Amino acid sequence: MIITPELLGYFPGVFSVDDGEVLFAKLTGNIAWRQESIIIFGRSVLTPRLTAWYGDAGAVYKYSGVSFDPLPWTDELLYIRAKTEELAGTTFNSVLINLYRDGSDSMGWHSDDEPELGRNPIIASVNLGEARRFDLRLKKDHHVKQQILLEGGSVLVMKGDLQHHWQHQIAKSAKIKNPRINLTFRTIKP
Ligand SMILES: O=C(O)CCC(=O)C(=O)O
Ligand SMILES: [Mn+2]
Repeated sequence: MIITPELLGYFPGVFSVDDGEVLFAKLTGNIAWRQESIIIFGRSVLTPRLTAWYGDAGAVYKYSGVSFDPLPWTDELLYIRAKTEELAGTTFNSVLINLYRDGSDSMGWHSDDEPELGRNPIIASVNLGEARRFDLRLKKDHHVKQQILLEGGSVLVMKGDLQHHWQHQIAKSAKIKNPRINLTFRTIKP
């Protein structure tokens, strides 16, 4: 099984270098960053990154045993959302934002397959700051892997049954010294 453009689209340079720098600085300062505790295998652990959840009132997100109520949209987030909606050809009512402070921050293997995202969700993932490697592996055969370098200013659109068959991760990397912000725009079903 391979990943086709119907499942995954990579769009570099959606945000210019200047735009990316301004947005990165504003988001670093204005977003209500938190380091959440999540439940993994029955134990409470701190996520190895900072996160925040923004969106329409009522777009409540449950992740690893924790419910997140959205904070209201900021001007920067609405600006970024408009660009991603145009690119993805759909609308989004919420965004999960991750701040990877350096290469020791990461996100483990998972699929974005929470029930509130519905079947075959369209998810637009915006990248600002340092480039990080995005790994994908087939759920039924973990040896089948694909990698994409997610550069600052790029957008990755995930759709179709990608989340059904594939998992993804951002692995730790000792070489990475600079921060990266990733925003995954989603639609939470009522
Ligand atoms: O940081 C990334 O590129 C991935 C983020 C992600 O997978 C998620 O927020 O579900
Ligand atoms: Mn994900």
